[in-house]
Amino acid sequence: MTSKPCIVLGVPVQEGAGRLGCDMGPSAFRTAGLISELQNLGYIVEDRGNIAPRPLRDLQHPNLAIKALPETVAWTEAIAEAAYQASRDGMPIFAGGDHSLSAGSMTGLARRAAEEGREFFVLWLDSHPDFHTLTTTTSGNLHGVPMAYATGRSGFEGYFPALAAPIKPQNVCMMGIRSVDPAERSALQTAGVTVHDMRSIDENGVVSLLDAFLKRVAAANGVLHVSLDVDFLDPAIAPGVGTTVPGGATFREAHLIMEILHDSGLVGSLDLVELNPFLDERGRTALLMVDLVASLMGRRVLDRPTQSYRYTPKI
Ligand code: 4U7
Ligand code: MN
Ligand code: MN
Ligand code: MN
Repeated sequence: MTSKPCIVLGVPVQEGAGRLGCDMGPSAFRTAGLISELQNLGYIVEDRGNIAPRPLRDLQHPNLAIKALPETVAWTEAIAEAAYQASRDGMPIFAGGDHSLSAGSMTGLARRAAEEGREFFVLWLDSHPDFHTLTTTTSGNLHGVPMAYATGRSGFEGYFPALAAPIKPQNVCMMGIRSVDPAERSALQTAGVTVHDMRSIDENGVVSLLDAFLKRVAAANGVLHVSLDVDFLDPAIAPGVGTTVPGGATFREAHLIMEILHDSGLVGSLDLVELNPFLDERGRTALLMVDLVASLMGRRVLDRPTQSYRYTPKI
């Protein structure tokens, strides 16, 4: 996939989720063997330890439902800077932490891509689109807003850091979606984001859906960020998450996506988010997530010819 080193960044943010426990995620990923799995696949791994948030600022928003706005902003500032730096040195892997971390990871990575003149794409694997603005969220849990923020939807100005490079909604592909709030649903109707819900996966299979997206990434000589929320997976195989939604991706669907992503050679960075070790059963969700990382990074059962997604410059 990449001969660059893997840069592991622990992000023990939990204030974005509705319940406590995601702060233990980075430890659980390390305990489940994240670092050694990568090393066994032949990668140089640099574990940069855990990120800490910036100092808190007093911030108040008219939407009184919002929880932990100063904390989430402080985390976003720190994560965005760490993402920007790490993406110069290798392939950043963010071990969260709740999904609010992607507000920082995606924006820091998009800034780097823009500076390098590369088109930035995101594959969003989640049961939720996380497309609320600060105004539309009714739960007030800010792990439900990162994609709206990173794509430059309005209402974050003056609270979250200004965006160096908003992500084009057309460059975002969501898969596994099965829990969408009314405000997100109407926003997604016109946003330009590609949304594959579980029905679409049932009807088409993950291969053709992913293939179409990867061809677009390759055609643009793009760099792809993958954001993997534990609740993308079916809760029967991944119980260690606060927001379980039935009817999720199966073990093989998830692995197949990872295997195809590996073969594409297009992935430049990864978020592993929403693992709540307090809710897990004997580490099985953490172990499954690490197993999926191994597939993404090139573990395979047999050698086989692979579909190539190569950029062919127009002349
Ligand atoms: B996650 C929710 F209402 N939409 O806003 C909300 F359904 O990072 C869920 O994808 C958000 O787990 C889930 O609270 C955020 C809810
Ligand atoms: Mn999410
Ligand atoms: Mn989710
Ligand atoms: Mn969740």
